Amino acid sequence: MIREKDFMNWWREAKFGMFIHWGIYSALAGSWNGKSCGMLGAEWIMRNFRIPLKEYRRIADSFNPTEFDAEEYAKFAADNGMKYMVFTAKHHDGFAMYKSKASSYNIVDATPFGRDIVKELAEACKKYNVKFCVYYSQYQDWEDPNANGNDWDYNEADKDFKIYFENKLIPQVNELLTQYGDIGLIWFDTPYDMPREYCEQLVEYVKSIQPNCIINGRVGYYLGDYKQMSDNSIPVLSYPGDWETPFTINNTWGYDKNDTDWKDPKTIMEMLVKINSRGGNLLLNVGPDELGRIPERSAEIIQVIGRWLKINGESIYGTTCAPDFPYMMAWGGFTRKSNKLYMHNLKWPVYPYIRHFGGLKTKINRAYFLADGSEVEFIQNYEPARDEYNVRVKLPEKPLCELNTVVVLELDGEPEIHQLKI
Ligand code: H79
Repeated sequence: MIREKDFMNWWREAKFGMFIHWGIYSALAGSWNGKSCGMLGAEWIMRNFRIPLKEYRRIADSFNPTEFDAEEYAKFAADNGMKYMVFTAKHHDGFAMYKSKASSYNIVDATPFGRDIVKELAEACKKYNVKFCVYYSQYQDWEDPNANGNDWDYNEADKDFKIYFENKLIPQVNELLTQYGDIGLIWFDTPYDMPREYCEQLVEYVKSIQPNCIINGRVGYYLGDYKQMSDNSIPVLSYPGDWETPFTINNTWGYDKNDTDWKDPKTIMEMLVKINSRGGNLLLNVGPDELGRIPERSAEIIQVIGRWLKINGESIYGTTCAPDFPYMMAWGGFTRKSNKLYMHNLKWPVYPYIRHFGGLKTKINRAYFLADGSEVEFIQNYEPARDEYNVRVKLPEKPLCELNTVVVLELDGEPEIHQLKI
């Protein structure tokens, strides 16, 4: 299959990425004056509580994340099979986590820490062979008097978006694309009602500096290079085009000390399989704390996935959209690479340990466990009276891997599915 936009091939192969939400909001850890922002998202705290800029910027005065270690982040991504890293260079609060001449509201000029986080991460990612990418909030900027979002410090009627566009947005995007080498992807967010001509200019500008830098879907008006699904949302159907879903590992993006509602590794595994099987990438978030530490529980959860990927990565990386089968598969589902189907068994059958599924017309030449290559018995048949294609796979009593045991089905050709006729 020939696909357009060759520059996206690394991202198509990657399938699993690491999102990092980290900014001065992380220091508030989801609470303001003793009040928790609940499920609203700790990175939104300034707007959630309508914190005046004058007070909010004081966080920067003492922001000193001495535990931050870019190499640790990059190594963590690499060790756990996350092939790209998207870092919040600037979130909606408008605070740049890198040296910026366009605005002194940045980590180097406005904090005692004084180090350029983007620079350190870009270098560390290069060393560990993780594609470095940046998130940049292009429309909302609660620090800038002319951008969208801050209606408590500034009067909406006095705003002139063009001033912000020319004096902060474009210069800061320029800085990101010229100061840190190749940027794999630039991740825009919340375009809301940003006028189309500005979105077009922004896309042209990015491509004029780094033609191979991928632009995500939230630049608006389908001008990006791939479709950005809604946050924390898995589409019901498969899509053969390029798409990605960003997911939180608890309920917040930025660090919130009260949010301990972690998704367990099985749930994350299910998300990864479903998203990959429907043709997409999973961008899984971590929210480091005030000192720059990745919360222990989120690290543990990702490490479980990472260990599984070391053995079973073939069933994830480089897979393309699997066909839609006629029936739901409560036990897991399939990913696909050319003529191979990878059967993901997240739930194990009970006695007599037979996994049945319907709809596959293509002949299976061979079935084996991905983990150790050992053969798996199966029966494939067609029942004319019921017009049904059935496959029965004979599994052993115990799974090879509790989290997800993968059986590879080598097919005689491209998978062909017999859909239901009513
Ligand atoms: O960066 C993360 C979020 O902060 C950002 N996108 C991800 C990747 C995001 N911005 N907006 N939204 C997600 C959806 C916004 C929902 C809202 Fe609300 C409902 C905005 C106002 C009401 C959630 C609840 C945020 C504040 C209150």
